[in-house]
Amino acid sequence: MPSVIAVDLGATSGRVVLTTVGDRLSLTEVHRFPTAARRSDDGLRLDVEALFAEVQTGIGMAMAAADGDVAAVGIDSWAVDYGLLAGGRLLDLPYNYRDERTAAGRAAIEKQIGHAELYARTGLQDLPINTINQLGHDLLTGRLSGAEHLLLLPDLLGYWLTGRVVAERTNASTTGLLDPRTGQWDWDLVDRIGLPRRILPEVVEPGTVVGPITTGPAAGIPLVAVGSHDTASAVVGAPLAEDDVFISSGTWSLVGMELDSPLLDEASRLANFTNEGGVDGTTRYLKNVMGLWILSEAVRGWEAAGLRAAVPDLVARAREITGVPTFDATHPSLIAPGDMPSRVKALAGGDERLDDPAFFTRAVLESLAIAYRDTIDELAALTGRRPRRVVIVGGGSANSLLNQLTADVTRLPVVAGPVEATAIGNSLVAARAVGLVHGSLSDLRRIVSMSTDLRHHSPALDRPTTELEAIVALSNEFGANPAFTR
Ligand code: ADP
Ligand code: LRH
Repeated sequence: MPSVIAVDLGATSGRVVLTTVGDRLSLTEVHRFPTAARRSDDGLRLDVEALFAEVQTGIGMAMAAADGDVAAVGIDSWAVDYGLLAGGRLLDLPYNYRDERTAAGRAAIEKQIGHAELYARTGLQDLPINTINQLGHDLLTGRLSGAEHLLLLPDLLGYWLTGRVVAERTNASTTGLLDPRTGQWDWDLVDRIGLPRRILPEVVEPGTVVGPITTGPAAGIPLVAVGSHDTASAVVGAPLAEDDVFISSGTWSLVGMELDSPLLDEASRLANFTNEGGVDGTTRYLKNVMGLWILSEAVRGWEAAGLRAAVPDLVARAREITGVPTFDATHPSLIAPGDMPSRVKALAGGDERLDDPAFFTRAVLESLAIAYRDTIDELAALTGRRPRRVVIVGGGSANSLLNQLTADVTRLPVVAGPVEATAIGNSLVAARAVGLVHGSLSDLRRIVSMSTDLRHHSPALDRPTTELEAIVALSNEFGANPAFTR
């Protein structure tokens, strides 16, 4: 049976995966490489040419592993970042969204359009990283004057593979320039902020065959525009049932629910939820929580200072720790690279114990679980749904302490896995586009469930689950009415 190749660029690492799709999935990771942005005099930039070389190396390894029997290639990456092309060449190296230029960019956009109107039009969480805020800075500096095309990262790599210029819809939905009701660019908004219309490519649906690859080891094989926003692919690869909450847990934690249509009302804006485009016309209604970036960026600092601090070791030590302070794990001060322990300390009342890496790790994990609970409570109120389970996918789903804390704090059962949901969702949409598999998202998710050893975490029993149980617990504490004792 032919395979498909999934290229998945996460902010922590990029991987190339060879997937055989049948009643069950078989995944082989053939290549993994770092994707980190580089600090230069010109800001935080992405060496996309080096990334493309890694992608081609990985594709070559996958072609060899499959003996050439490959039916499609799909590419996804983190959202919002883009390259600018002029005469078929990159104008300069793309910026990364963690560059501080977005503060000035956001202020420039806000002068043109207030956030209430922007939300009503585009439905995006107000985050500095959004493409529109990056473009706000480009407009200030004149960087766009020579640009012919703006291509989000997967579309840029796709252009280098096929020569075709497109904007895949799920990723385009993270720009802040797309109308989530129509799935098309909001041209009025584009004109309002002074963006040249010419730079925005035709929007294509996930599942579109972009064209044959014309260069490198996969020449002749179709490139499929999959859910090219990595979170869109992760949600396809999450074994979700009705009323489940998903957490795509990697560098970021994306906490949300899949809806049939966007929610653009004022309550949604005030709660700062985002309406991103999903595969098959769905809406990914979610909130960005800062995620395991808080930990990985602290680890980077400790390692640079000569401390040995691997995440699995820290998590193992954090299991034994109690009594940590918690902090707001959605706080924008945590976005930029740099000294993470100091920033966390500032948010957590200056507790000096946070200098200890294991103590810090425990505080991060508990704070993430609390942010998940708060987001899930808001989700329930805003959608009118009653969340049934929490399905955690991505690298963070390998963190069983975080999974258990999530179950305990949210009082909901947690299902963890698959770790590689993004590559799986990418592969399934590519495979479906070329006829290797058929059916709806539920059909695709059935294949995921059949192919994955999911781990289940029940909420600990030592905390009250319902209002009634809270009353029972309180009355027990005060030795009150024995009729209520458990
Ligand atoms: P991205 O797709 O954004 O690159 P991943 O989904 O690969 O991110 O997740 C990366 C995160 O997963 C790391 O920051 C780390 O915290 C976590 N992780 C990966 N493997 C493990 C593991 N074995 N134990 C605990 N955490 C892990
Ligand atoms: C996760 C992710 C997330 C975006 C951020 C830029 O990798 O794509 O969905 O908000 O990176």
